[in-house]
Amino acid sequence: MGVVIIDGTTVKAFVNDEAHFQKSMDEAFASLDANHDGVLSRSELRRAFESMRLIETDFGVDVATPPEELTKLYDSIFAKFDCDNSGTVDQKEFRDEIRNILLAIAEGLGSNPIQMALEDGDKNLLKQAADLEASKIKTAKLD
Ligand SMILES: [Ca+2]
Repeated sequence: MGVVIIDGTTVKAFVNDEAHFQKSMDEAFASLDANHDGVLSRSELRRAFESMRLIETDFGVDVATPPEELTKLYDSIFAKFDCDNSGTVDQKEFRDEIRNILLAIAEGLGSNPIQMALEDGDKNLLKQAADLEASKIKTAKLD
């Protein structure tokens, strides 16, 4: 368990680092595509959100949200991802919508940093954003 401090700038830097972001999204996509058919189904996407912990108390969803409400929420999320209404989410749809979500989070955070508690080995995207910033700070100090 560790704690990272994240603000809007951290998140934006992560999203705007195109090569790094794409690689990170492709890896996330591959690990979420449980049956390896190259697209994410409704349940695969839901698992994605549960594992990435994007939807949690930090972002205004009460942990005590009733299951049927959660299902509705995940349905609406799926619809957002599935731009062409094909019933599945492909790699590009996934990446584009995650980018939108992260930018919305960045907007919401502004310059007010939040603290996030994270499990070890967590694949949380916001942690990846923080790691990226940390590595850049380290590099800058070496110069
Ligand atoms: Ca799949």
